[in-house]
Amino acid sequence: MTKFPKPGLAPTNRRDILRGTALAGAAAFAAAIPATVAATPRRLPAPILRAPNPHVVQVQAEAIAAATPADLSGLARLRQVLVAPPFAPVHEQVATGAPKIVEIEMITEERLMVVDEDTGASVWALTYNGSVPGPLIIVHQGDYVELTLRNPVESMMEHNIDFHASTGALGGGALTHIYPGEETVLRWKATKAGCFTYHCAPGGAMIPYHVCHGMNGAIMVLPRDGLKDGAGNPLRYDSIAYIGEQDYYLPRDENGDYIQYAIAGEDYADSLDAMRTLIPTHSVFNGAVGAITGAAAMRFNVGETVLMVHNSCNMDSRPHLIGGHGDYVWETSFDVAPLTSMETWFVRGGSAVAAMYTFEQPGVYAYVNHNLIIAALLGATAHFIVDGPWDNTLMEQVVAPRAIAT
Ligand SMILES: [Cu+2]
Repeated sequence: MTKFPKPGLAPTNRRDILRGTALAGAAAFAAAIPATVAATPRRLPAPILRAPNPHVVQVQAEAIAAATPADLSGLARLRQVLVAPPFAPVHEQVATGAPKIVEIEMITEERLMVVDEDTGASVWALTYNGSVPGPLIIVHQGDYVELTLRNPVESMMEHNIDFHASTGALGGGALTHIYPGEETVLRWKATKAGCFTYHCAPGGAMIPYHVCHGMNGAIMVLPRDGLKDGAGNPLRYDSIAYIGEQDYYLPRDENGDYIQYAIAGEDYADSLDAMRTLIPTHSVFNGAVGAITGAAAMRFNVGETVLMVHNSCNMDSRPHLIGGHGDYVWETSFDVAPLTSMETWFVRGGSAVAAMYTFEQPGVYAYVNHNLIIAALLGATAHFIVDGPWDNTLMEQVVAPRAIAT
């Protein structure tokens, strides 16, 4: 089996120089793939997405080696057990005590996932902890996130993680490259309050390849004293709905059928061709068409306040709750007053947004990307089922549908 190498085939730092086997694998991979694919990274226009300049890598390594050790001995530690979407980990809305070191663990799992049962579309998803999106992390401003990241020996590819909420070293991406069978620990301070995306960023074309195979998720950094409205009054939620919108570019054969691949990474060349169209074959919530509909719909009650955290790592999105609203929407950060009474809000590709709503009527609500082509044809639809008494003062069917009298 071919192990995927780190993009950029030349050794760029001491760690790579020591990796004779990895480089041999890189050479084998380069020889095994078509010339058109091998040439792909050279066509990428953005220098930051290429393999780092060795000099820059060296300067950064020297700066890190010369840095004063951080004394965090006085900080308490808290282990956060991450859970699969659409759910959120156990957490406090208002922080108790001083900033902590929040320990989390993530495994880079490559797994075959069905994207659409009706068409047989599937993908060798690249995931954090086996889910698309990766798990929601919740800390408070001033806390430290201490991530142990493991890449199982069975993996085909190198992975890392770039936290948009963090500061320095490509969001941690430069310090977390791990090959199959490796682990690393990264600690960073959550200085900015808001919802932020995180994603894998191995370098070059592998960045969109990994992101568009599901390797992204969100972290919510709450203010220590919790969420507030524009007047400074506290806002609290009863539950969280964590939605990750994922655009897939799944290759098809000459008959238009989705191609099935035997191992992760086998679709690399075909995927790059499909991604270059910028036209996704699917854009789904939580990994697959219908992942949060039908029996898997989320359930709430009238009077319940839900915080909808929507992550969209690659494409812009416009979430809309059909039949409801965004009572409070933090489209940018928690530093600013939330927007209020919104019909549709905006998620910039490469970010996550929180919207709060208190249900006032029972029934089935569709939570969609209000690019309705994406919602109805590409999959970006979730269902919330709300139980409780109907309020005729808010809405009443005065006349049921009937034939028009002639
Ligand atoms: Cu990855």
